[in-house]
Amino acid sequence: PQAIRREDYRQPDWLVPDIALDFDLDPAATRVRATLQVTRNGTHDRPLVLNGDGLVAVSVKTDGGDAQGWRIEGQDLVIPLPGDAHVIETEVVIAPERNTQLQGLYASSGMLCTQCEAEGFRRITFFPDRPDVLSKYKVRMTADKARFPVLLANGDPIAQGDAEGGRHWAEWHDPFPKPSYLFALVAGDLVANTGSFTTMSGREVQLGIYVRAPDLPKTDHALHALKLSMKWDEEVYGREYDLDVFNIVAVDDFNFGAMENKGLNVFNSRYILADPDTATDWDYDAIAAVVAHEYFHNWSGNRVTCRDWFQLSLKEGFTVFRDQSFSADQGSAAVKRIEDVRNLRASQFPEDAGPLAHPVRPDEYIEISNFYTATIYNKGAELIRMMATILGPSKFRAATDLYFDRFDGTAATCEDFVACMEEAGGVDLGQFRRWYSQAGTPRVSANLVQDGATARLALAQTVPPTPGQPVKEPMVLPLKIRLFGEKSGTPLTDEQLLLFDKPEQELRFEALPERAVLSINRGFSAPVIVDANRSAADLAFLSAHDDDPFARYEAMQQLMLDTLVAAVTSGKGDHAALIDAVRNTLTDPSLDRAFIAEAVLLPSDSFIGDQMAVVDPEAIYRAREALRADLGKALEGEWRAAYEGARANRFEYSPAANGARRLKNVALGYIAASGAGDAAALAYAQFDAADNMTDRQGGLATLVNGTSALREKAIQAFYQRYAGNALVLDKWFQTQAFSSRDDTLAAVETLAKHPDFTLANPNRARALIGAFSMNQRAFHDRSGRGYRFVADQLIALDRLNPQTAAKLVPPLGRWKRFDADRAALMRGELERIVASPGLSKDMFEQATKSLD
Ligand code: BAL
Ligand code: ZN
Repeated sequence: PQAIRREDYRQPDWLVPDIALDFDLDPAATRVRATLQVTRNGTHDRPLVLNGDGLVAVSVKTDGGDAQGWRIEGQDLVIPLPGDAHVIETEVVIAPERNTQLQGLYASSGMLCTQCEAEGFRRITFFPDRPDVLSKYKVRMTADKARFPVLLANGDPIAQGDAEGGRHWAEWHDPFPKPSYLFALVAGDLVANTGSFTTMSGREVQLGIYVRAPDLPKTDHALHALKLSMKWDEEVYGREYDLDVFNIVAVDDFNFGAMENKGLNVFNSRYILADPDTATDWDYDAIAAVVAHEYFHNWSGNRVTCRDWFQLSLKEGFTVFRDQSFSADQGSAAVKRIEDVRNLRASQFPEDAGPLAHPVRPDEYIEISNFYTATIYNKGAELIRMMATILGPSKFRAATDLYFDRFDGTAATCEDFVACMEEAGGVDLGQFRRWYSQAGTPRVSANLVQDGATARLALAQTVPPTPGQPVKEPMVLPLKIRLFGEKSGTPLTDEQLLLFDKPEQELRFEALPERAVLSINRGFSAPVIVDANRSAADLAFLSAHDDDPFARYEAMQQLMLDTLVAAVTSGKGDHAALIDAVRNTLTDPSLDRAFIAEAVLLPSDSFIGDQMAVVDPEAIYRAREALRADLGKALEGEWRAAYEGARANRFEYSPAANGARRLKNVALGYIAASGAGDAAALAYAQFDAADNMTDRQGGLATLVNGTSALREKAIQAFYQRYAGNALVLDKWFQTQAFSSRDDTLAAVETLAKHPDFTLANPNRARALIGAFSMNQRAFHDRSGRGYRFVADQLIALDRLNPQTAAKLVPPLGRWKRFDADRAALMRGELERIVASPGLSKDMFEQATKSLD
């Protein structure tokens, strides 16, 4: 397969200002007639090239007559055209029910739906399938009325009526020009939870969340989140919704989390459906965040779209930043920041340190689906956050206003966005642009040396080599810094924002009345790794006294990491300082429970591994378990008090109640780690009596990690209670795949043969295979069986759904981080994947790059 390069970008040869689509819908054979108004773009004599993927042209016409001289090149339809404007008509027949890739038009649980981003539209009809060709769409759908009573597409509904043979039809027009990746239609037997929203200029918008009838009671939370999002975008960004209707459809089989199609968002049902019995607090929060994310795309993505796929972070990084800010405004901003940073460290830092590292604005790709990554999304969001920090709130808002005004209705670039930030912010972001072009996580060393009343902070930065980028230039790192007095426990300086842009730099602090302790990268102001020379005592001090909640959390995390890394290296740990620090946090009445729950949670096995030169999964597991047991025993009274204090009588979804449940479940884990004789009974009682999924799954997870006889009972009871509920069974598979027990590998191999396991559903595949490959200890079993199991599954999944399969390759690509024996076994599986017959280009790209 050929790489596509950013520097090869050329304007489209032909534009398509208008398109009319006529669908005769049928799962086995859907007839698609497309009428394209095409205009020559500039002066050239190149033919019209319409992309296709697996399409066979039934007929091709130009200006009403049979087209002359058209041909198929590769998969594309090529039509030589004499004039500057023509009408092209094509007809194809596609089979949605045989579409297991879930790209294009496909069937899911009896409905027909589409997913076009990035290049699925070419699986529906011949079209210049690139984001810089914007068209006004008219869509007509005809389908069997009994099977598909609801017919939806982008834009506003225009007309509908009955047709012969029990069929009916509907027409939708979208007045806003859009790229083909935002096209959508849905046909199904659906019901809607409806509402309305009055925009800031007084227009009423009809809202609908479409689901299958039994799921209707689970849609209130999503509808509420949608209204909150619409209001928030008006208040915070001045962005108003622009159509008369906004619809969302929940679909069971979906590669992404959701999709921002204009006026018709299509969602993975896991990000819509919620009720207390089936959804955790995490699910509720994620639903609100994803609803907001897709809604915010209406401006950051749809009204202003991307010129080409190298600019993907233009819409995704910005929109993630917007959804993160929205969620921060709904509850605890500090806890949200902690969650986002934990996620960045778990998903993006390893990507940036491995064979698939790429810049936020990549230079080349083989398959664009592989670039929907944590780097594009989450690191991309950090770039926007840094610019917002540098500009300050009012200039940042002026800059986003300028961006939306200037580029409304066009396909823009990351450079366009940064130029608006510069212009409205009155700042020079020349060097900052390296964040878009250089991959790799910058490392900062910070060394504070104090002599009497004077201290010097010596800073140095490096950016590690990444594939194709052996040498890096210094970046602009916005570092928030403050000093605290060790004795007084109070700030000695104001917080300062340092734009650290050289390889090395020194800061001086004068007139310090006492020994200072350094708080740096407060709020995680720059997405970097900081190595600061701070003792366990300094970290414990900051964990109790820093006035920035993120920095407080961070100090505790660093203390935990230092303690664990020392234990892994030496085989025995000194846990005393950490136990004191955890006790202080756990019993601090000024802290809210959600924050405490985050602060006392140990870093994951994988994050500990990320700190080591060579990852030793067993040693890490043992050190972490030993520390958990010590913390559990030493603070057993405190854990029990926290557990009891956080019990509630009745389920409520609110920041305070969620925080209580979060702390309760963390405390339960520590009580179990203490070895207390009643821990399993406590977990089972919680599991059994729970009136909400957070508590039930929390109880189950604790039991699943243990050896009690109640374990099997809980696994069975959970399965029986939720049989037939796919989203909850995903949790059942996932909880077992995450288990820290010795026999998890064997259990997962058995679960893959369970009648409810299927690779055809992406959520299910991710719940077992994806979760297992994140379980560092089980996946990296010395025998290599974990690697073989995952490779077998991925080879099978690739035949059905290459996009989802390829996303699961990265854990196998981390072989350089492990000992020679494991590395050889992992490479062996990657080589087996590469050699498997009929490999998709998605898998080819991920697996071959992972071998480098
Ligand atoms: N655009 C793909 C799904 C999302 O990021 O919203
Ligand atoms: Zn997005």
